[in-house]
Amino acid sequence: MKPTSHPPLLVRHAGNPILTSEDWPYPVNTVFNPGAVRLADGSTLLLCRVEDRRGHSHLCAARSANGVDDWRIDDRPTLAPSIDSYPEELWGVEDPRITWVPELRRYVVAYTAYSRSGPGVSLALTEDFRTFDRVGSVMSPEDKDAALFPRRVGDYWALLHRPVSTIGAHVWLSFSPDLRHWGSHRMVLPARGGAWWDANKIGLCTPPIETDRGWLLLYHGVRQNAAGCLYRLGLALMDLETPERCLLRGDSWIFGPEAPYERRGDVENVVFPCGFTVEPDGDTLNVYYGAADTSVALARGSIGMMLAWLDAFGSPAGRWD
Ligand code: BMA
Repeated sequence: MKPTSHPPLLVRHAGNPILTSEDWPYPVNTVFNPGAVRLADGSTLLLCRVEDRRGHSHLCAARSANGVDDWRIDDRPTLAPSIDSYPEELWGVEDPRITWVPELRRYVVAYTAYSRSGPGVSLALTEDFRTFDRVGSVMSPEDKDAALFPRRVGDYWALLHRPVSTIGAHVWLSFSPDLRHWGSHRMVLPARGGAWWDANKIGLCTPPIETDRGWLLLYHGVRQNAAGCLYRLGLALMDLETPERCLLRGDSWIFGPEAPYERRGDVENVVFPCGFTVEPDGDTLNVYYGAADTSVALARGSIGMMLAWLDAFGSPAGRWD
């Protein structure tokens, strides 16, 4: 029997929530689920999902020197739906995951485009988060929670995403020569079943985090119960050269809704990270997450401690049932 007690792997910032609708320079309903990057000058940019008072979402950039406070927020939507050219964005754009891609010298933003057929995955490229070149829709509905790996696997770009079928929602990996045409799809991390905290429906949180041991994946599990849904976070480690191979997966969740701003809001009991940054020490991880679909919060952890936790409490593929 594995020991189960462990110090928390993610610790909430005392100033949480760090961004709310009250900080916004124009009227909005809620701000949540931000993508995150550390810019070349060391400052932090969050690309927040902003829900307007129609219920439609757009993305808006907030910049801060220390990644915690004193945010400068764009005074209008930074990436708004462009329905004439991209009709799949009809009901909004949501939940961005940002990857800096050295080969392209640009950021690739993977986001949910909400169309009449449901949510699908779209990509856009940017250098400065002021102008964007859209690739457009790359995964048809229903599919979301996508992020690009920062470099090719062999000759191909690789995208994690989460298609939904009537019998489950699992994490898949797909490959592309040009970011536009995707194939060689394979399921890489299944939702578990039955009573598990991550039964039936899981999805990627932040883009994959590169470590010398492999790609660390932070993913959410959705537990349905009589009161509704509980969104909690777990860890998996994928092989560095063949990221379709899961090396280890944690049995327990590592973070779940506990603070009042995570428990209460437009959607109760949700913690939903879409972005991370790493401090210059190469180990301290800042995880930016949406709390209860209402505000933006920050939790900190150590990549080294997460890997040690997976060694102690993780299971290899084949032992997940
Ligand atoms: C998911 C996404 C997220 C949201 C979560 C909880 O399906 O829509 O944007 O935070 O549900 O409502």
